[in-house]
Amino acid sequence: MRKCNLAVDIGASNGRVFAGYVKDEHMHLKQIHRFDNQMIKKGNHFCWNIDELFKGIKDGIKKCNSAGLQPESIGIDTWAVDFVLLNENDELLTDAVSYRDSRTDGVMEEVFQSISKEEIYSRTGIQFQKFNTLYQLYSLKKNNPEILASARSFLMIPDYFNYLLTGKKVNEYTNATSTQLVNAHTKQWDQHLIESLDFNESMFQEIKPPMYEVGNLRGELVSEFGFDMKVFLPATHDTGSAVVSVPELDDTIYISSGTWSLIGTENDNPNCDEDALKYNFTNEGGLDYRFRFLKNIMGLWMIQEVKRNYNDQYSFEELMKLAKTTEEFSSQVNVNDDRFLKPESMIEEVQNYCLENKLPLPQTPGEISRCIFNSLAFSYGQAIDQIEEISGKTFKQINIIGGGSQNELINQLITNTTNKPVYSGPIEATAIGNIASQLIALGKCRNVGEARTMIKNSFDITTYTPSNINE
Ligand code: LFR
Repeated sequence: MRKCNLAVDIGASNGRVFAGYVKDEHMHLKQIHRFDNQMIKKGNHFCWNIDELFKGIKDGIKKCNSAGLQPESIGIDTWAVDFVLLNENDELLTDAVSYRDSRTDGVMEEVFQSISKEEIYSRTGIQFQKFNTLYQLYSLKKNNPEILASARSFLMIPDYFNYLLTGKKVNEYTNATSTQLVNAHTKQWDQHLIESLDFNESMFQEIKPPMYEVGNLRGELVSEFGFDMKVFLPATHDTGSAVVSVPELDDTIYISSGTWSLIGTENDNPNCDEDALKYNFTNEGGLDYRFRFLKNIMGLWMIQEVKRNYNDQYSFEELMKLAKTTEEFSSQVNVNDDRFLKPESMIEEVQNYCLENKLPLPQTPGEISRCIFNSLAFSYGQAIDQIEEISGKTFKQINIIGGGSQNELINQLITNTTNKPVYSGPIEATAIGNIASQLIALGKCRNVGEARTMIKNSFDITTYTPSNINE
């Protein structure tokens, strides 16, 4: 049986289990299982179906035997900011409410009445998004204070899965930073913030960095799977793992493209200055305590929703082709407007935006998609200008990673808009970065630099330079 390391990568629309192994100094990756993920309405809230997701993880692990694979370790990453709370018996006290739920509407402004925006930013360096964990906890405190009072453990989604696998509770560092409650300078929970907000300090667990060994599987799981393995922490925040796979970081702006587009650079130190705050850039924690200086852009969520609104009548590929063959369509929407976070209908929201702003109305699937792609590309261009202004530096190239890097139209629009070469790939950046952390933890790779070189030599990269879209 071939030894391998398993990466579980769960995004907003699906979860996948990958087996990775190194042969001839190249990393190989094989998808062994895929399962759906979608928000479900529980009572008044949109939640993640956490039990189904854990079942998906277990099904993936079980498939290893039939695939002739012997996993020696596993690492789990998901999107950020969401969490569950456990009581004194380690039972769930809360659902895993989704960050797209409306429970945080207006909460950020309320928080600023007791602690200023500037102070939060200078302590955490984290961008202001109404769905950050800080505001989710604040909303819970306001509406269900008894739940927060009886909480004994705060676990983010991957922390909870790690707990289910091993029985050990820790908060992983990269994901913890997305809460907006970790101090960017000490890299620990910010006690002052937590006290000022009157959150239950003892529920926060010890923060552990990527490459930390959480433990072995619980006994009953060893019996169920027929084998044991180690559970390691990758960057459990998917974007943290994805950025490990950017082949070349010098002079490069990366775009991690999936449900969200995360656009930025990697820095040695957090930048919590006024200009970074002005443009709402974030400093998310990364491997080796480096910082992802980036900005969230609404991303392919908009097109995923459009696809859903058309009852999945068109594939992503078809929507892209329709957009490409649509006569240049000039209407652009502000993709970063919160109205696109979870509208009833994305198609109607885009159309309403155009009507309100007296822009030509996109009507066909091709026009709607082209309007979204153009708007995304424009927003990337704007973010790049801001990064160059803040850093006082000109970046040579753009590297798009993740599933969205397969979208040729966006790649072409970006190189046309910015006049910089665009490199696309690796596609499975997150799973690759997740496996890289495990290889480093196991001593099979010396450090992140070595892992990055191996990744660069193992996966395909495509180059785009400015040219006419319809050529
Ligand atoms: C991407 C991502 C982003 C985070 C958003 C919400 O999947 O993790 O980095 O801002 O989801 O958690």
